[in-house]
Amino acid sequence: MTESTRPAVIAAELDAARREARDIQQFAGRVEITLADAYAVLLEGISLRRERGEQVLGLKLGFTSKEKAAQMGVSDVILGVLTDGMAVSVGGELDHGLLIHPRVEPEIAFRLAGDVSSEDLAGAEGTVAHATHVAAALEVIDSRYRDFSFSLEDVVADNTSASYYVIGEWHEMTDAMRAGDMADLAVELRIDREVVASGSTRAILGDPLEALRAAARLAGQYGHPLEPGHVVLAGAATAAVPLPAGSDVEVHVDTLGTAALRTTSRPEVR
Ligand code: OOG
Ligand code: MG
Repeated sequence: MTESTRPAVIAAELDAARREARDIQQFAGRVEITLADAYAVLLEGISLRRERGEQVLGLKLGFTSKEKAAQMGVSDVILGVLTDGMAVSVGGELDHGLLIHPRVEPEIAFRLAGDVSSEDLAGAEGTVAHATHVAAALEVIDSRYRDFSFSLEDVVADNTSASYYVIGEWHEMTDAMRAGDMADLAVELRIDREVVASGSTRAILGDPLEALRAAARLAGQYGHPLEPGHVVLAGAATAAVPLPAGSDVEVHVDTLGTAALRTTSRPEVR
């Protein structure tokens, strides 16, 4: 790759855009990057966040639902990285001014056992066997690209639009859940108490457990392995919905309960 396509250079441009809450031009058409290059950019971006003291807490999947993939015009499942700097506490407030053009998605989160070795988590079945908890979750995505439009390589380089997330109350995984009991739970996304999207966990690769398997597979492939104690966001169950300032957002998943956050209102113009 030439100088301008070095992963570190692209990662720095995306990182600055995120920190300054401004959009940038897509890389597709500007520089040539492969999907493998894009994952290298993603990991460079995470290194920048770690240098500032952030800790990696887990991984997220993107485009595990057909509706989401169709909304964005892409088809492959992709993997992003979650840090503690992205975590919002339950019912917590998110500063809307930090965001460019945020959208919110209803999701399912898994948590992996903390008291196992990395080898125990190897492979898709190791990961599923050691997923101990599950919860309803919200993901706030915020593409750093103009008009929220991108190629698959662009969006991977941009850490799959990861921005913030909130996870509701953890529930212990049961054998029944591992046998398919999680495959058709009703999901509702509400903004200011109004239902803005609804669907089923079936939209997530047929069963959110399949997202865990996909995370294990992609993590092995792209050099960011799952670790004990990690969380995994399984991907949106519906299309994403614009996230307004000054709003109350809540996801409700049948039997798993809720997760919620608030956004700050737009500052008054004086
Ligand atoms: C990419 C992220 C997709 C999901 O849950 O499918 C994603 C995007 O749509 O900007 O997080
Ligand atoms: Mg998502």
